[in-house]
Amino acid sequence: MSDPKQRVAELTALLEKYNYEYYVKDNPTVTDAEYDNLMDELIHLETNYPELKSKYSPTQRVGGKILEGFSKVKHKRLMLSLADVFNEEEVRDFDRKVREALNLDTIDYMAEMKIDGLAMSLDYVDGSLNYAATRGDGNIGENVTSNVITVKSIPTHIAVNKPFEVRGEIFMPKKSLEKLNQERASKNEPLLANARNAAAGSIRQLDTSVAASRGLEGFWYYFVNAEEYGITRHSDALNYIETLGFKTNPERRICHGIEEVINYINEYTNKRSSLSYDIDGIVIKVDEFKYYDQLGYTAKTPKWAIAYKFPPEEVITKLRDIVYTVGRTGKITPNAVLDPVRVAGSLVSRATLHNEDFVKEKGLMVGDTIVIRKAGDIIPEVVRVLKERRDGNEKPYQMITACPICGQPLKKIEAMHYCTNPNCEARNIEYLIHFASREAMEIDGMGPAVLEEFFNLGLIHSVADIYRLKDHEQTILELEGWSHKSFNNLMAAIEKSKHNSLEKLITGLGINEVGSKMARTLVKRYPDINQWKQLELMELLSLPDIGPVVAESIYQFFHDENRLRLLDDLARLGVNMTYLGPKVDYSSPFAGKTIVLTGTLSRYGRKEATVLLENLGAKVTSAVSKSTDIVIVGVEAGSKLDKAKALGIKVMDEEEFISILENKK
Ligand code: 3BD
Repeated sequence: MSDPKQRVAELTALLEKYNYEYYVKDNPTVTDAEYDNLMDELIHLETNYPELKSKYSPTQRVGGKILEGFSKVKHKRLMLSLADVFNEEEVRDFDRKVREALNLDTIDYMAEMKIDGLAMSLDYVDGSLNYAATRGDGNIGENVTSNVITVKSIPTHIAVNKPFEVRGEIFMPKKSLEKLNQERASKNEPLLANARNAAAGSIRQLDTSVAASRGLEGFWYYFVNAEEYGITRHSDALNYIETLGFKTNPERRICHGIEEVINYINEYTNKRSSLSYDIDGIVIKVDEFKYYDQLGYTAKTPKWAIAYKFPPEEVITKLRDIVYTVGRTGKITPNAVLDPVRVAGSLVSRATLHNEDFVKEKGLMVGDTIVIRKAGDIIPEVVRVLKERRDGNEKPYQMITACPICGQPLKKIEAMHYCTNPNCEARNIEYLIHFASREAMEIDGMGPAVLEEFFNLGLIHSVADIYRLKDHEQTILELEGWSHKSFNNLMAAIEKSKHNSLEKLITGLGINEVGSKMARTLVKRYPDINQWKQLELMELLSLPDIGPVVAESIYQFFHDENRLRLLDDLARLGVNMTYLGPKVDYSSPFAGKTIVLTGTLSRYGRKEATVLLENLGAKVTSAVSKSTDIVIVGVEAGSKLDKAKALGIKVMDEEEFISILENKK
């Protein structure tokens, strides 16, 4: 038998070579079975001789570790940002400034895909991966090595010994993102809005198996130490790191002068959708390093590179029909039924039309050819009608006057139409789903499918019936997919929900205009449901954050006989009707302050920090505006931080935030 140490080295070298052939070159030379056999042999040896297992063994690249958190990494050189431009004219301005500063007639640029992913630095010492770190604020990032090495195209060992750092982008290919979002949709989980969020979310998971399962990839677009290696051009630097085993983007092109850059942009504006990964623009870099110092830098960006950002992708399709959905509050929403088309990475066949006024403003007719796009790259929206494509067969739009589900007349309140029938079936089922949802009463195992089935069987009519389900044990056990165990689990979840703090119930009641956030704020002021029943309209109107529509809606709700009867029912069934959370500390330094959280906080999650701040009397909002008092920044803070600085708003880092919190304790 061969020496185990030698065999481990052999196996490691072979598996790394096969990884490279498979994941970088896309050209495997062994079968999966042969690869698996070698991997099994290595796992076996490492189990018997743990001292032979190295940090970056091929066996460590499949996930399976649970991390406690991510440590900080100070980048050896700042990770810069890129200045954005949005049209051809601005691209030409960039070129003009570059040429003027250098006193040249024409110049070579490198044009590259702007990958929609997460910027990453890979640092190597003595030819071995030292760390993989996120960009963070450009100065300090997070060490995410254990997750990054699950991307198997990334070399853990390279054939150089000098200091070596490359930077690039970890991303999720379109196929992987689609698959992930399908899985999330089937579990009723919120979808990931874009490839960037998906990559960032995967890399920040503490269970490395999650990152390993997400089908991530990497492209490397910057060699930090190029000049120390005698390289004089960015294009040569990329060719060089490619020879060392790094995956570089094959669409890159040297452009001689700005016209070729413009052509490249136009070419890829069209080719964009046929790529297997999402790009959100084109990066343009001066190719020769010798000009970099001469062109210089602004505070955060080099003057020798820019990012051209694509306008949101617009697609033409047909408006086949307008159908209506009825929400839990009875709100009627018109929806466009479209000929299915691909937009920004997914197949779209519906788009919201918001309300009657929206449809009229756009001048939509059923049968129209229309332009759609994705707002924020996730929610499909109708941009405009192509009136010139009408052929006379289009049907004028007419808002419905009766509820599509129960046939009762609709009532218009401001821009929206509502079904007035409190017993409308659509409303009931939506209402039940909302009541049991995570945001509201959080009854695990009581999702839309289960509720629909119970509703259709007549086991549940109103939310109070949820608390009477235990009387239907026999019926439920006879249904497909139910066992004693699953029934008991559901009963336990229902029982647990009885002990929720009042804000969850208030959210679940589905009072028009009162969401979970408003509920949280209000229960602190009115911690007992009996106080809500006695609220006068004038008092509600005098509260901060409450407009006349919300005030009226709350008042109406607690003066509706049916609603009051439901509340009595729920109370009799044992549902808690009081606020159980901590008292608000109105003497804290955050009391009365409007605060925005941005970036990744490492100690507390966003939700947790929000709750802590609210308990100290603060109001936490999402957008920075003139009325913001403090912006608390974690790592990877983006435009909100910029805006806070521009508006002269107090910026507080996580350390200061934590020290104030701890002082309070
Ligand atoms: C890409 C900076 C320079 C090395 C600075 C010129 C801003 C994200 O494909 N080149 C690319 C891409 C990004 C780049 C540079 N080349 N910087 C580049 C980049 N082909 N996406 N970025 N980054 C990387 C960033 N990330 C988060 C927050 C703020 N800025």
